Amino acid sequence: MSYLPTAWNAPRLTVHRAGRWGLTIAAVGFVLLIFGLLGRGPPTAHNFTPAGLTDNDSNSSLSSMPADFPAPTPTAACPRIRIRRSITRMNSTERRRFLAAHRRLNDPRSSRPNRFDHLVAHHGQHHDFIHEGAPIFPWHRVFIRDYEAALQVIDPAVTLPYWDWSEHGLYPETSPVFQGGSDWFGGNGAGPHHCVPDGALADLPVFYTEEKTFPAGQAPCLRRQFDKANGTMSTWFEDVAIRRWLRAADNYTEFREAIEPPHWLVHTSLAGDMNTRYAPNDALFFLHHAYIDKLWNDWMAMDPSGKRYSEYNGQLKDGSPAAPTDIIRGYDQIRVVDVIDSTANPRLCYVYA
Ligand SMILES: [Cu+2]
Repeated sequence: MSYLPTAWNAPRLTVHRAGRWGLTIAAVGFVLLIFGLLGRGPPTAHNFTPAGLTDNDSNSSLSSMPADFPAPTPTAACPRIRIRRSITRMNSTERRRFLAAHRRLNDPRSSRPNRFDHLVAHHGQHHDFIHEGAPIFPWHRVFIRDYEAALQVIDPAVTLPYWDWSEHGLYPETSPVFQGGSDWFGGNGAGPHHCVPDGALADLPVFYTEEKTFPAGQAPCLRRQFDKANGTMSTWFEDVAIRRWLRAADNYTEFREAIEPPHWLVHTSLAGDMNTRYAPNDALFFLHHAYIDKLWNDWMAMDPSGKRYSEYNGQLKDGSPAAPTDIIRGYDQIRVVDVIDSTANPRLCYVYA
């Protein structure tokens, strides 16, 4: 596919990211150490806890049950606000319904590239601009919303679930999402190409792939290659750590620098398609980024002044400054400032439970 000539050299990038990640974690740790040495907590605003989010139970999740979740108040832009829920708090029927919509969007009988493939290609095309810099959160927000909107054309009742992987952050391979059966996403890849062998995605060939070794005539599969030789994965992070970083981040750039590295860890240790520019081939990509997107909303809600709902700063990957009025690359008319509040733009209109 000459469309995207620049291959992502996954192993080299993994090392590169691991280095950046280590530096960032060290920096966060240093800041926390200084707070500890000075004998004071972070500034008061950081101690603000959104409803349903407690910090005294390290096993609790950032999410709450929809039954506990207040109905969102409509806004001028959003007469109806949809609720995205945690995949681990949905029942089998609800998961099956989401996966059925995904399977129809990416119907193996469709002529390729299909609508879903175009989404995958869109991420691949803009890959080098939308990571390792300020645009990562607004860009992926619009991208995964487009996927959700495509699912809702098929089944209006569906919303995009999020995958709070911090619930199983120490032993990621034990997350329920990796179960087989038609209501989960399947496990580690197997065989010479590390094809996902079970779950609701196993029989869905991908169209765009960086794996060049599929024999002629064989449709490429969805690949995963957990990064530990024994079929486990590198340790990710627990929710208690994620929340600590959210509280410590004083501005958008600090939030971005705290959350982008652990976000990469999910990509690099799941590996396979997830570690390429075609990561959206794996439906877990969208649930992973919905969780990252939720963290952005959670972080905004932590500051009672409301100023974070218009805050965007830092640098693009090339070092040039990022501004709230920047157009989101690949989406002609959308500015970053228009999508920071997920309930203030008719294109979005969602919250997270
Ligand atoms: Cu991405």
